Amino acid sequence: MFSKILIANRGEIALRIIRACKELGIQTVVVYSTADKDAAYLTLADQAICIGEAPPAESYLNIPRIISAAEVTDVQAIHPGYGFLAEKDHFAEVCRSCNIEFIGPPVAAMKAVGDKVECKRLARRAKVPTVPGSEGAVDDEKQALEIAHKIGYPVIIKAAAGGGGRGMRVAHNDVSLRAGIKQAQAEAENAFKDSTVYLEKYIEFGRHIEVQIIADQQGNAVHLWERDCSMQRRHQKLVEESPSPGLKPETRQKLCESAVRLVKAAGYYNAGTVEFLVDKDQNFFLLEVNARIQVEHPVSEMVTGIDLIKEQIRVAAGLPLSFKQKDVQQTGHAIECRINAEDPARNFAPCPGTILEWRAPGGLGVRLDTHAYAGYRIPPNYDSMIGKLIVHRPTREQAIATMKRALSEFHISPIKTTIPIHLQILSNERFIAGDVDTGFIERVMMAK
Ligand code: MV4
Repeated sequence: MFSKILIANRGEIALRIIRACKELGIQTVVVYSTADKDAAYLTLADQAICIGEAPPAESYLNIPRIISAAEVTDVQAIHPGYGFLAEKDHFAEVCRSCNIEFIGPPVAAMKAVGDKVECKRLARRAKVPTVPGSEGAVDDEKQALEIAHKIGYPVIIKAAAGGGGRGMRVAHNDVSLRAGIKQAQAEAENAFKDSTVYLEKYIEFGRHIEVQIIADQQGNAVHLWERDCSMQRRHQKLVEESPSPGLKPETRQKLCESAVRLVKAAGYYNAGTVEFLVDKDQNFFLLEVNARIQVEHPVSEMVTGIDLIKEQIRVAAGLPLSFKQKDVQQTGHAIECRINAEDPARNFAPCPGTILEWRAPGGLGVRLDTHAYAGYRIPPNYDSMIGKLIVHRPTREQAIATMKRALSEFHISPIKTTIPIHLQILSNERFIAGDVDTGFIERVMMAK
């Protein structure tokens, strides 16, 4: 096992990783930017090293500075958290070439799943259902029109190097497809330095269901069941839950087994998420693979009792997973609400500044993952998430009641947060009925 790890991230996930390391008896080095210099979580690490100014390129995305910090502190591994460098295969390659283990997947697997066209190819080989569309890249208009006529409108144009909803556009007819292909290619070239795009049938009113997986270097790959992440706004998730309401047991089983087949086919190890779109008839289709630990991982931890960060560290050190698939039970119901420093009344504009009052909820079944507190200053330079409120109760109904109670206890001032919108979502009759899809927030909540 490692004796010292560097954490190349900030905020709640940096704190989450520090906590896991403490329980494993591993020393921690946390890096920080000048914008984070006063954050209290830094004092919980064994060492904290300033790596630069507030802009991410100067600090949390600056590979030479992070590697230097790792070398001077003599760590054996780097945990990238999520965002920043977590899915940059180049960073993983640099770490390992410096003889520092990257706590994440092998580079080849990151590359394979990071290219959506290649990932779909892998999926077809592993008999994982994919959305009908172009089998590979679409190069020109003529080819795009042929495919669209075969699969039927509406179609969605996606960038091979995209992900998380970036670089997508929907076309409803030949005219918008012709224009869309050109624009999508230009946008993809600009954003990702790769103009490759592909086509899929556009599936309306799907649920976004993702499967948590983890694999070790001995070839054991397991799933930790699914999370329903349909409650999103502009590709920003607001609420995540497990189990997904309205997934039939046989669909759930097939979905989770498909995810495991895919990661095995990719030669993947460490933690990852396989995203699917599930239509109203319970057909499911692979969307993409996220080669990192995700924000919403606690939902899976609560229903399975497995500490995903500890398992990530174990498998990165070359140890086998500490459990087998048959040991992974999905018990009770977990819900997570992301608490963002945003003003719902001002179109979710970020709300940086100092938190003066902070009264956090607690009680049976309540978990709060946050680095914030009264007196904490939210820097304007990073994303607006200041914490995650997670509940775990025997049933979905009880989980909703506990979440509403916990949210109503949560007092943060004068910073505006997403707490009011969460209370509104949890009181919505369609949410309560489990009748959710990826258009829910925009259609149902924003209309009000
Ligand atoms: C789709 C889709 C409909 N049909 N693909 C958005 C994120 C990226 N992972 C893929 N996404 C979508 N792909 C087909 N063929 C709809 C979405 C989508 C979506 C997916 C999950 C959660 C929220 C979403 C919001 C808008 C669109």
